[in-house]
Amino acid sequence: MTDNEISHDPTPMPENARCGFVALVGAPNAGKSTLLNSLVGTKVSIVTHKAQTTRAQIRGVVTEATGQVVFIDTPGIFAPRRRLDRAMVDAAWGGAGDADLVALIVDAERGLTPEIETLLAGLDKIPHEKLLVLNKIDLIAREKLLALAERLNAALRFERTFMISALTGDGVRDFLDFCLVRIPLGPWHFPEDQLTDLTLALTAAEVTREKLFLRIHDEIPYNTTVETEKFTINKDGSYRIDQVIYVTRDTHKKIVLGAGGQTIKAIGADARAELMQMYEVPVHLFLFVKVRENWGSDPERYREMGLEFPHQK
Ligand SMILES: Nc1nc2c(ncn2[C@@H]2O[C@H](COP(=O)(O)OP(=O)(O)OP(=O)(O)O)[C@@H](O)[C@H]2O)c(=O)[nH]1
Ligand SMILES: [Mg+2]
Repeated sequence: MTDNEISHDPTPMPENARCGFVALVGAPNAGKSTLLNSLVGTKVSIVTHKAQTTRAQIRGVVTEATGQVVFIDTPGIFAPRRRLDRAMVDAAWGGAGDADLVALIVDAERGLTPEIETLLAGLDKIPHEKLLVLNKIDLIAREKLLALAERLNAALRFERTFMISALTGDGVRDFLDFCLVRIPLGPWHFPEDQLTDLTLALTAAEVTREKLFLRIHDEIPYNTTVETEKFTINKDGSYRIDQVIYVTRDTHKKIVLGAGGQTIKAIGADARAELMQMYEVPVHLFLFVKVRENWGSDPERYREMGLEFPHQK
């Protein structure tokens, strides 16, 4: 373990415990999920170099001697075009609305973009205490960072500014410590050893979606969804996981399968390896690709992802 890695020794709830929700919001690709994983100390939320990876709220729990912080990772906020986009953006603002504190995560290398300006205007409308987290400081010079912090603080009132690298862990501890003292008094929401509220089935679907995002390019990943249809714990302790990858067109199906099925095989092998490492049991993973042209307007698909179905397209 390096100096920057966070480890947690769960302890039972003390008297005067604190417990609260901190939403991580920001533009797509800002590093929100990387930060969530760094805070929790293990992978809870999927991460890729592509924008719009996270689709629903993902909660990660940090329990320390004095308090429990439930961090809410959210989809990146952008101008929605499709129904799925709208559901994702609604989930992000919903996460902010439900939280005790809202942290705006900004990719410091990209700086104050029009997307961030829209976000600032949205945040101005909610009454929550806000924190500014400048991320990816491993990529930029200090002077640029200070100038960006100044501009953002002039645009909106932030309680505190943090400068971090979610990737290296630099500054993450300070951010966590601040959250631990700022959340309200109250009993813990989760048992002290629980790290997320995601089910095994949803986690497994997310892992496969991550591998798909890493291997399939252009618009195809944005037109796919992954669902766990069956999750069986076998007598010998191994897991059998049956999943469906929904695509919208036959041409997409061909690409996801690849010549002789080699792409789907590789996605499956990547996902299986990670699931085995996560669960520490043998995993038998079966992937099926189905063409469903209109899955993007099927409420059931949204429910499976943990999203509300927006009636407006
Ligand atoms: N260099 C550097 N890269 C980072 C840092 N944090 C995240 N990244 C990278 O930025 C990319 C996006 O990270 P994510 O954590 O998926 O970003 P996100 O904000 O959750 O993105 P969406 O879910 O799409 O909204 C990945 O390639 C990360 O490895 C950081 O501190 N430094
Ligand atoms: Mg994410």
